[in-house]
Amino acid sequence: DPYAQDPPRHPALKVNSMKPFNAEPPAEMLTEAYITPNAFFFKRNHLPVPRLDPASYRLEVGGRMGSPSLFLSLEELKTHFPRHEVMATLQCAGNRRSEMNAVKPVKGLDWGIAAIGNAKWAGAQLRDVLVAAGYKEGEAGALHVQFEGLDRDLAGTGYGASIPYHIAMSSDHDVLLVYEMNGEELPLDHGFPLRVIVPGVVGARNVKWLGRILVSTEESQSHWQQNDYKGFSPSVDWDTVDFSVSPAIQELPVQSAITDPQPGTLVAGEDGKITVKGYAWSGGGREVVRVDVSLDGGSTWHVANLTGEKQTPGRAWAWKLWTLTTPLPAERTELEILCKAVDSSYNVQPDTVAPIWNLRGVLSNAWHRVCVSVMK
Ligand code: MTE
Ligand code: MO
Repeated sequence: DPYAQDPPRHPALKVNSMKPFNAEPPAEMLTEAYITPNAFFFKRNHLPVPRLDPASYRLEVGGRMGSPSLFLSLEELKTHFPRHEVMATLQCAGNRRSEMNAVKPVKGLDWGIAAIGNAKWAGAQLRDVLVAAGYKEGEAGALHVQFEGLDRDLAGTGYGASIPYHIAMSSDHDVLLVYEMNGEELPLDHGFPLRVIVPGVVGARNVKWLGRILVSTEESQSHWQQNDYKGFSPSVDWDTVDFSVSPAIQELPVQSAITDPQPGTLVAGEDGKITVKGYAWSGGGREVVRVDVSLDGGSTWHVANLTGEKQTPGRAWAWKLWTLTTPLPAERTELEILCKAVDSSYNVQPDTVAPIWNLRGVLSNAWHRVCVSVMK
């Protein structure tokens, strides 16, 4: 069993698949703290978790124009490069896929709303490591930075992805080679001993168990860069899909969801009031500037209170948690609670799923809807 070496996991996680391990926390846990505890942070593995010896581990950084590669030990990454910290939210492209699946079946893990989490990551800046390997900004032919994971399938194929070179080389994008998550050693499930964190960019490019970095003219040729993690029109099906026509997902669109109350529950209401909670985030460093909440299916709206750390404009990598406490609408026994977020580019979420449905069930960011009954 190639999964025999997988680490133990918290029993509260909701398991989507055991082998490979894919799980999300109960949604209400996400809004209990601004920083998602490591044990409850969603885990998305395509392959068995590799067991890597931190003492003999070496990161290979491909050399410039055929010059020899740089090999860096974990110790060198920690001591030869300044330690940077970044608070960043990581979201899987398949977060909220189950809502797409409910409209029309899609292929993929049936994620709820919790394939997302917020953590404080620490490590060396990718830019510093690339500079040490001889690269500079605006390098001719340098268009992409590829990351190869050390997790492999039985045929020996490893996980891989790439990001644009200019993002990797810009210190404003805060791309880190991470060895610490929330002040702890990077956990096995999250890429020990080293992963890349690309703030504002889809989870799939944040390669774990990082073995090799390559600068290239081409994007990564991996399955997950070329033939997966792309968006399509609702009209495209598995007979007609051509993966070469859509760009690989990088920055994610604006997102929000309701974590409390849970769908189908009975809401008591304290002093005739209801409290609704959730998260909101947008890709590309765009800050969430507002969250609107409706208790009546979208006829009237309330503005939620946002909480979260102050972030540099254009570098808002972390989510906002939000709360709304408001009087329960009189004479209603059923509530249809909705939320929608607005980011700093005034991007808004689409109101329904059907027009953004796609065969892989990615980029599911329609208004989140939760129906509850009111206790009388
Ligand atoms: N990196 C490797 N090496 N192998 C993987 O399976 N999964 C990717 C990404 N990096 C993956 C990987 C996907 S699709 C996501 S959403 C994130 O890791 C999940 O990161 P997490 O498990 O730390 O939450
Ligand atoms: Mo993902």
